[in-house]
Amino acid sequence: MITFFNDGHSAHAPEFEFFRGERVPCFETPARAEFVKDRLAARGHGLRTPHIDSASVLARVHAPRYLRFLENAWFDWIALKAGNDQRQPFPSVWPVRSLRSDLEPVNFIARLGLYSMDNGSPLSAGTWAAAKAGADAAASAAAWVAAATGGTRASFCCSRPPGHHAGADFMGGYCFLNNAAVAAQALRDAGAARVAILDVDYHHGNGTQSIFYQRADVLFVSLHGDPQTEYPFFLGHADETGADDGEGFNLNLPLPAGCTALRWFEALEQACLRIRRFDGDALVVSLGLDTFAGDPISTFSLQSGDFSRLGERLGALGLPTVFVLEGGYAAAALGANAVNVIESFEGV
Ligand code: Q9C
Ligand code: ZN
Repeated sequence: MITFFNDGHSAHAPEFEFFRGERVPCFETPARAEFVKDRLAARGHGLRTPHIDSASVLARVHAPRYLRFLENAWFDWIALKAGNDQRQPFPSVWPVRSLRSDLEPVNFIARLGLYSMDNGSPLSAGTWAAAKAGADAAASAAAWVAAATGGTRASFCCSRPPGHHAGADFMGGYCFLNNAAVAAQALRDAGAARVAILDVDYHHGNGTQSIFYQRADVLFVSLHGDPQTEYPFFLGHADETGADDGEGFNLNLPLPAGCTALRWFEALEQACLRIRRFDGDALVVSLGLDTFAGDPISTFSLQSGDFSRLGERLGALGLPTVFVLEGGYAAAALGANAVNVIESFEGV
């Protein structure tokens, strides 16, 4: 499978985040993408350099004022105070409920709060560059699949930071630009009338769901830890079925924390049945691998061999498919787990 690798990923390298009352090293590290790259190379899979500028499709999935903020955020931060280039900004106030989010404050930390869903998405000097290059990789992976003449093609967007928690106008959960939404919208723009998105990350893809919630041309299906106990907590429930034209085109399959691989594969089967019934022209897979038993921040128990089973099941859908790397924090196992999915998808 052709992999579009975001060579610019390492420009995003914040040092720490907050976790259970402590300041800890970031879970979402540059090493993650390098482990996947190494495994791809070891298994003889070629890497391509992304060749498409995602600017126009980004403008279709994200709000202009959010894109402007993100592009300038580090510059604005370091301009505030000498030494800020050695510090990470974190939001501390958010426009919840009765507070206004239509106005953009002047204060930088206030603007950071306006455009964040949590304090768990640290910025670094190269965050915009890395995230934009990742969106370019997603658009390139979509273009490759859309250009297929005979048979079905698949591609893998291997990039970080991940994207599925990023909404139209906010960052969150280590995500800044929604790469899966970029891939789905790029497929639509290239002529696919209907696109399905399957999100198998441990965490609900709240950003992707919200971007397409009112649309019937993009189906969103997700299996994930129940938001009653798992991040992102405030979206991902089974009763979220879509709105307006999109009613019936959103399917959440929340699973109890700690559930077995058997239960997970039952939910995958339900997801696949819905995708088959949708009868779309293409599939985007938000490939989070934090369902792995060894993941440090998640509670499911998939083994490396289970990722081969996942790839096989998705291959049986017979759709042109774009895989987009999302979470997965057992970094040393990430390469084998990701490559198991994409190889099994192709019947290797
Ligand atoms: N700083 C993805 O898997 N944060 N994101 C937990 C708080 C939430 C995970 C620790 C985890 C987000 C793409
Ligand atoms: Zn995740």
